Amino acid sequence: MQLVERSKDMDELESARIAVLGKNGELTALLKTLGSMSPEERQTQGPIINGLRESITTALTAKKADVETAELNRRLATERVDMTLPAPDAPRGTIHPVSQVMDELAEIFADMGFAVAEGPEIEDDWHNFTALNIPETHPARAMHDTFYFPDDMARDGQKMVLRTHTSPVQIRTMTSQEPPIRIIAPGRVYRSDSDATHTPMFHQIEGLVIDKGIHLGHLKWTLETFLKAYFEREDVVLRLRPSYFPFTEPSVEVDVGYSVINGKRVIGGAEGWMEVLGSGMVHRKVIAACGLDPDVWQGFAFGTGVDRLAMLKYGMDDLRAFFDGDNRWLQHYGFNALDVPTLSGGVGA
Ligand code: 2NL
Repeated sequence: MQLVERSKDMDELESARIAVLGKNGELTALLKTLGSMSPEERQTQGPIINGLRESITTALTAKKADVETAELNRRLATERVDMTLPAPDAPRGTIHPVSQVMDELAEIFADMGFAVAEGPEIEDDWHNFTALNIPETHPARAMHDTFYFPDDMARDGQKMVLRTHTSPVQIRTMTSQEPPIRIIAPGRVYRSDSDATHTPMFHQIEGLVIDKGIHLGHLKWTLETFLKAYFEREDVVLRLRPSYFPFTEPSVEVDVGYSVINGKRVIGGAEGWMEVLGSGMVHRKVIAACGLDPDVWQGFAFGTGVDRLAMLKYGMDDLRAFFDGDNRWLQHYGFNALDVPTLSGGVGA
């Protein structure tokens, strides 16, 4: 009992417990003597020895609580948390270049009065193809380009597809909103294609303006203003070439000039040309398919790859790395989440 009372910490208390109640403990020895006693002796000694065990156990429990409280009080009195120490650095993710570029584009076009429109990635044949004047026989409908859903997923007799461009978003806007319309439609699109420069999923941004008296001059100004703001250079030179898209007439392909500086191509100047956009005046048939009178409403549209725009501005050379999710690539090419993607140059008032 004295051993228990004298214990100052957990170790001493445990030694005391072993000395009394352990395999070779004093009380254990006493308990063992009960076996060799006569029944009369056991009747008198039994309760005494058992009572002793109970009071020692009670004392041990009480002392244990005392020691624990004393140890906690000592730690509380001596240990200090230094609140002025810097917090440990937590791993920090980055904004993917595709997200960054989409934010930049939304910012630029917002300055020019364009709203951002969104739509489903699973589309019906009408919104993805028919309304856009893409006939049944058009190569874009061939199986090797489009991911088709099984026939039993057809809705209202319409075959469903993974959208091959964001144009259906614009079709949905034209059928649900009154002109004038000024929108951009950024998002994921899907084509059954895969090599160093093509991934089955990629990102597109399209723009659409529908109003009265819209002509090619509006298209040219909009694209020039956009590309100068995006590349943050005043010396961006555009070259417009006649082209063909089923949904625009006339159709225009847009190249930007580049210069070669230290062996690298840099946007600006006109040493060489790089194709960056497809565009044109919205085809009369497309305007009519959306329930608008093409004699009243005209417009222009354009489309380009967000991934490609990111590569041109930020200097990546392999598209596949965009979707590998390699953290080293993201740490290198990604953007700080706390940076707001405004452009130093801006579009101007
Ligand atoms: C390209 C070319 C283009 C459009 C997209 C469009 C949308 C509607 C009506 C008419 Cl609703 N046109 N979009 C027009 C011309 C070109 O994209 O090379 N994209 C990657």
